[in-house]
Amino acid sequence: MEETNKYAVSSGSSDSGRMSGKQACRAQLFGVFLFVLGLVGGLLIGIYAYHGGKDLEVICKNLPESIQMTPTPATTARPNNQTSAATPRPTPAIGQCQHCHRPEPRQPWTGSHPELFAPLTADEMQAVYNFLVDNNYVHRRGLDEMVTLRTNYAPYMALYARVNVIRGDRMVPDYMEYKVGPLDRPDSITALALVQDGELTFNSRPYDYMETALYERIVTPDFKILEPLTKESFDGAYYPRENNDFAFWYFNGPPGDKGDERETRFIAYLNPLAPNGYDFLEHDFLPLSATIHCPGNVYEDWYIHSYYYLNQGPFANATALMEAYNAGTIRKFAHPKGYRNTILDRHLPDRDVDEPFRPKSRMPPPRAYEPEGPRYSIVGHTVSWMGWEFSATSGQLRGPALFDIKFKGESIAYEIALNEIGVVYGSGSAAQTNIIYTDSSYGIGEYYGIIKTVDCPEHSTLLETSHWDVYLSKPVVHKSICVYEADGQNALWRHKGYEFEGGLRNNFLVVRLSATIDNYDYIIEWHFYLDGKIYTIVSASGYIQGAFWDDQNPFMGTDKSRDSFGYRVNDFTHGQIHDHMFGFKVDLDIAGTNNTMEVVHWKTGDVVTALRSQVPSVNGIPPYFLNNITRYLEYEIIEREAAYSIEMSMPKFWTVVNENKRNKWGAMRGYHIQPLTTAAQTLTDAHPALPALSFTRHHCTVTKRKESEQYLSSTSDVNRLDKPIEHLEKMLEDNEYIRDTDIVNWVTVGFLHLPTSEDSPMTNRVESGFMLKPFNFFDKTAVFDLPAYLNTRGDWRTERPPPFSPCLEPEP
Ligand SMILES: *[C@@H]1O[C@H](CO)[C@@H](O)[C@H](O)[C@H]1NC(C)=O
Ligand SMILES: *[C@@H]1O[C@H](CO)[C@@H](O)[C@H](O)[C@H]1NC(C)=O
Ligand SMILES: *[C@@H]1O[C@H](CO)[C@@H](O)[C@H](O)[C@H]1NC(C)=O
Ligand SMILES: *[C@@H]1O[C@H](CO)[C@@H](O)[C@H](O)[C@H]1NC(C)=O
Ligand SMILES: [Cu+2]
Repeated sequence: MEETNKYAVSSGSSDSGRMSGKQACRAQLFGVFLFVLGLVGGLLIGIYAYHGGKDLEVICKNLPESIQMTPTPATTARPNNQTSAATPRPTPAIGQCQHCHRPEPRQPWTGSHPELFAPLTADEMQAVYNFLVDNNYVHRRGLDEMVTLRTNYAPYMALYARVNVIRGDRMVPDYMEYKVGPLDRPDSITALALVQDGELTFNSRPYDYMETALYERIVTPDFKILEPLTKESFDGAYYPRENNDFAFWYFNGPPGDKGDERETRFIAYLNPLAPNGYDFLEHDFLPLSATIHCPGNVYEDWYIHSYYYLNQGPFANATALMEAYNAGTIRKFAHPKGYRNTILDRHLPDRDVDEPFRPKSRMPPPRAYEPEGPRYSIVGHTVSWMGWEFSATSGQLRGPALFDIKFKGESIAYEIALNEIGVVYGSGSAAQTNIIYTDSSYGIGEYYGIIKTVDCPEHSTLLETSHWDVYLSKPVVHKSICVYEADGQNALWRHKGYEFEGGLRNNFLVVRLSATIDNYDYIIEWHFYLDGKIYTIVSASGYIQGAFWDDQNPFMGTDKSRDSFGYRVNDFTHGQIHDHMFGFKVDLDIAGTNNTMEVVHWKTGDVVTALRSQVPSVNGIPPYFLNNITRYLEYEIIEREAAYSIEMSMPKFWTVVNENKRNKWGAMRGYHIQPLTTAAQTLTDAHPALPALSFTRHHCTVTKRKESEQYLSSTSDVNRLDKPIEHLEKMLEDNEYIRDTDIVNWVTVGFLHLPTSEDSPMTNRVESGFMLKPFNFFDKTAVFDLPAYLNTRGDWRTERPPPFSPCLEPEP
């Protein structure tokens, strides 16, 4: 593929940016934004607590003066009778306590060129779809049309208008990827095939609803056969769909070790919302599973085999299982009568009404607000705050992304984006053993939108994302990105000495997206610091994918609360172990695109060796060294593509520097990539998930930037473990020279998830991430252009952060 200037703004040629222009609807979309959420909050915490949060207007008018006068917690009492010299704040006049002034931080994009990195708009997606239909790449599908795999359809449209098409009407069906554009000139849209016909086998395509809707047809008659078993075992539950007693989980990947096979293991679970609704509660899987043989698209030939009941099997078909059950040749299980009425209570994440409230838990907690409105501004999806500027966006498959990140006008990074999430389970439960997921296959960026009052503070601004819904054949737009300035409520720096004291409150800008991938919720966020640091933080919440807890499990040891794969976490739930590995593309452009990877080794050794690492001719220890052993540094410029892992006992500072740009002290300007992770890939190379998940092998891999190397995996690689086409280690094969060129670091962080009883019913935020920290990038600590706090004995120098008057949070 043609390589292009990645910063190019011209439409139609840039693959790394979007090819699209913006259409008129953009302004209208902005009109739809509403960002003030939730409740009217309190005033200052102290005021709220003092008055118990009653009528706010009245409280404002009757405030004791002492409370009105102390709006900032920054003043400190000092020993030695040094006054803290707090600058008197403007005292709000009686009755002045009004809603905070909140100028709108957002403006529509009005640039003469398209906003390069914004998500596709609904209109753009529709235009792509229309183009694909008009040119016979896909078939238009009416909602009333039967589900069939014998048409061509596009399950995804990703950022960059990369479109995947499942081609079910071909003699040999396959799976294609196209680049479609330019979107700003609907008359001249073209589609460029990114793979050869047939290169991606039909059987390696990701799962989607078009397929699982067909599964239903062959599962239904089998569950009619199994009805006596299901009724007896599962508290009277039976299935056909009208009753909705069961739901089925069809996604236990992979569907085979080879790309030309397709077998789908599925499990039944109870649907406590029947008959009125349905939601994912894979938490409570039943000990009844089987495999659907489902290659190709002649689904009349598909069949179900390998039934298991309480891990007993395989039975060739439902009849064989039913016969064994009736003959009493297999062990049976039965839920207690009435069990199904307890499921919602167990798993719906609502307050336990039997438990008393904790003291004061019904009082509103502290709140943050903006006394004079947001300190950031947003044009389209381009955010500016305190010297930072970047685009906050998302794509359908890979999810959250930042582009074109600048600080004080200098480039820091072209792209920091989630690229893939790999999850591998260890389980002893039929149909769940050896599960391997790559979450891009399920569309990380198919958000459901934010949860008001939970995901983000009320003073956030929300931006839209979009994705293509294959089943409905239409674009879906949600407010999924929240942007706000956080009060870290701690010090970014502080020093308190004899003659002076000072510090800077740690405010940072947050960009957050929360993705639901069936049972799990992933929260991806960035924190931009005043001193040039960027934190990338990932966390997981939601429902674990549990297994059935079988208390007669023959593979359980003497402790009957656990087995080789995890603990019992509820009456019938086993929490099986797995990991969550998040792979990010980190394309730093430190003061320009040509950068160099330098690893600084933090070492311990004898003094002569330490000195010789710089001056090889040294042959003795200078007399002023007390010991023969010392800490020292070794600097290693990385000439060729390479991969690194964290070794606690051999610390390394992974830095990206610009060899041509030096700071005032002569050091190469750079940034340090510091993982904040506790996990590493523990699977050995013998595991079939590697190399498809080769990005999980290392915490950091540096490659030359290429248009053709954008992804850590293909969305179908997990279904083609024997021959992944797009994995990280493939990028290393050419061993390219990478010094003083445009490089990308692929950073993988994550956690090992060992579910315990506290994961039932809900996993609470587990976190990992990495930090990008200036590394000789500035001449000094990059915060001394900001108003901060300083006191000196005798007041020869005092500084104060901006004063403010209290006000009420804006109305929702
Ligand atoms: C503390 O300083 C204040 C003002 O400078 C002065 O009025 C007061 O007498 C001092 N108190 C003591 C205990 O030195
Ligand atoms: C079910 O499996 C059994 C055992 O393999 C076999 O004998 C029987 O013919 C199968 N029944 C059907 C309906 O396929
Ligand atoms: C310092 O340590 C090195 C390595 O152990 C050793 O070879 C050398 O003799 C030591 N020198 C002195 C002066 O002890
Ligand atoms: C960056 O390096 C490449 C060689 O890797 C060179 O061709 C190009 O001119 C350099 N660009 C700049 C801006 O220095
Ligand atoms: Cu987990």
